[in-house]
Amino acid sequence: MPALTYLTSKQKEAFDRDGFLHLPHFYDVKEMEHMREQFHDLVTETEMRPKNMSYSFMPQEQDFGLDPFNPQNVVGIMDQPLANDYWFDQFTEPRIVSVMSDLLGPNIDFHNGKIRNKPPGFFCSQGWHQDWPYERHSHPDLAAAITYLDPTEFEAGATEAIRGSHLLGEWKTQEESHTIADSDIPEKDRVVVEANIGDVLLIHVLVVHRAGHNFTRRGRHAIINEYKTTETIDSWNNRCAFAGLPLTRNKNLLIPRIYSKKNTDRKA
Ligand SMILES: O=C(O)CCC(=O)C(=O)O
Repeated sequence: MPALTYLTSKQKEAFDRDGFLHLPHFYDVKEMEHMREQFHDLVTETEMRPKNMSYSFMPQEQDFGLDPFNPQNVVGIMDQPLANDYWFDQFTEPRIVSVMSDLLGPNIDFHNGKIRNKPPGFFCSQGWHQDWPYERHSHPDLAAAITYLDPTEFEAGATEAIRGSHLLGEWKTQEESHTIADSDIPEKDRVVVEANIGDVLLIHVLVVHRAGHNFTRRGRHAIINEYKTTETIDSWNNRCAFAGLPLTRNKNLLIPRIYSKKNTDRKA
């Protein structure tokens, strides 16, 4: 196995076996304060953003109200890396990029970035799915990093994933959708990822997973950045911001603005 930059060999083995890896407290309290400030700005200052960024809003759920942190009920944003330098640094973050290189290989490119929120009363109609049919490539060598900005327990939109499901290739979906039938889900392998502020979930493109519903009055907010190996070729026609941006070559970080930061502080 090539030398790991950030993860321990146990963490890497767990990802290879399960298809996902939960890293609690990946970002510290100070980093999260700053991230939440920037995030609040992103969901409240929704005008005068680059045209290529797109926002979607959820109508207020009467019994649940609005979370003042996200008063417009922004449920999704595509291409947040275009918002400003903070958001560029956020997806080129040296520890995350190093983690991706540990998981996927020495040569990493960016794939895309989005915000996925679960406002109060959010109901997820998407169901169980793999990301793969939404973003096909020559090889399934992609993974997402989900960063949680709120405690996200079962009743509050926790992500759920099926252990080892990435090892079974592409799963059968229901007609004309990318949804996998509930009856095909092996209950014994189902994991509810109860995340906290600053946690990161790494998830392989073939893992069967779903976003939960939010039955609380607090919104749950997350950033989802995806990465790929250079060697896997896009056949989806990825037009997202910074798609294909080279981030590591032979495990070395490439972006000059993050070059001086350390990428070796293990959190294990
Ligand atoms: O938001 C989540 O909990 C999971 C996200 C998800 O299912 C996806 O983006 O494919």
